[in-house]
Amino acid sequence: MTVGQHDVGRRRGAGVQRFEAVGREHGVEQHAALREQEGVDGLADARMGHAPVDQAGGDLVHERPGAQPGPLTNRDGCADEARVAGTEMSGTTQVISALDLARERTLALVDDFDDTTLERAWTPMMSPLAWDLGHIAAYEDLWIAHRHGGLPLLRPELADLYDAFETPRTARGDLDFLRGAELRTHLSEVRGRSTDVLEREGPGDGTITEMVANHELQHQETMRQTLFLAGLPGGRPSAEAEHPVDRDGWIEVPGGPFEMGARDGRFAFDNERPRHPVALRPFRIARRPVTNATWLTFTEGGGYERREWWSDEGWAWKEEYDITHPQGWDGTPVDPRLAVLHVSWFEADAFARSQRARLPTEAEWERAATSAQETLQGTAFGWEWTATEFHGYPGFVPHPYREYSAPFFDAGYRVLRGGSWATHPRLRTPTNRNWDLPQRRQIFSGVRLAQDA
Ligand code: AVJ
Ligand code: FE
Repeated sequence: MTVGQHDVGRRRGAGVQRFEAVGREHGVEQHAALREQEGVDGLADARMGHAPVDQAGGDLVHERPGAQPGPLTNRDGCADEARVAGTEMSGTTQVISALDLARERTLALVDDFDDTTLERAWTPMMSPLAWDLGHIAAYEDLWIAHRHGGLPLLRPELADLYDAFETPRTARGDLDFLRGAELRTHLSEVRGRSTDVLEREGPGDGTITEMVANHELQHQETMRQTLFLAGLPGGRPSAEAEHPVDRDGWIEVPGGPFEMGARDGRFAFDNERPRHPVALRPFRIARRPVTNATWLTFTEGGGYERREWWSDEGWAWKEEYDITHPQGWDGTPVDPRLAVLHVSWFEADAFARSQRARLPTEAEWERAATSAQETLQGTAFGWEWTATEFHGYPGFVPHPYREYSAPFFDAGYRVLRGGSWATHPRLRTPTNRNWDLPQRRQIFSGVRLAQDA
């Protein structure tokens, strides 16, 4: 097996078996791991004691893109985009410079850490940071040099080790992954080969190079989740990350048909297509996400004790792991004005019920985010849980990297929309779909309420 090359069909199964078999690419293998490692999610705070992050000094959120405030933009509406995305990314030079920009940002993220910090398995939930770095290189080498350029892999013996499906996260701490100077050399050697291939062959239709650039950007957010769980600098948003939201209340959205999904003509992930019509009933959606202040009133008002607000599954999860507040509230002061982060789908769902509201469906969310009516506020700080289970749109066609989406369809994952302070703006679009299991809280996830009109 090589990185990202798997037979999707063969991994289908049922129940726990399904999780272990289906999803060894990120996110999924961590869930299998958690079934073995009971309570990691719920106990992570206690176990790791979350050292407060020194925002002023050690915070790594210094690069503007990740922390940049602003509403959602279409891929062609963002200045940073123009250099890198979609059809604009057709020229060889632009592609190479997009890859190099992504790399600068990756290296900045780990700049202040010594090898011990990079190589440590901080939590069974996540890979050692050094593994993510090697995996970024392995994925790039597979897709650009090998698949696109027809070259043999640079280090074929490393392929399994960096294959997320082959090697579950719990096992990664013990692996002989690349370390120190060798790791850095490998990253730049792979990049050198990619550059040669692209200069020789051009980027083709741009899909593979977009996949590779976006993959690296996505792993930056994954690595920030590790930093969050480990209590390391860079795991929490800097003070500037959240832009002010000025108004509370609801936006009324009329019912009717709407076209959901990414238009053709520029890069989108496979799961954003095909664009298709959806009929919606009238609904209202909150102008802004739920704040820590509001969440505190939920907590203090017995939010985690009122059985009637919780789903059966959510209650069972909460009881088992003794969940009494969002992850990361221990030992770190929480700014009441900021949007709540690190709540699970189960908590989001219970909270909504306590407010006589519900989570928006992802169609409602996209409709509201793309409507000319009024801009949703605060979409660049936390991912927003939706009511919808991750599934393929009618007529779904996988990308060359077949394991990106399909293994996760109809497998209990919930869709999150928007993006977080740790998400690169090019991934923060109105049609982008993120997903995670309903009990997950390491993700930078919050809540926006909706109601039937
Ligand atoms: C889209 C964020 C759910 O991390 O599981 C990275 C992105 N896929 N490497 C994940 C991804 C393969 C994916 N998410
Ligand atoms: Fe990956």
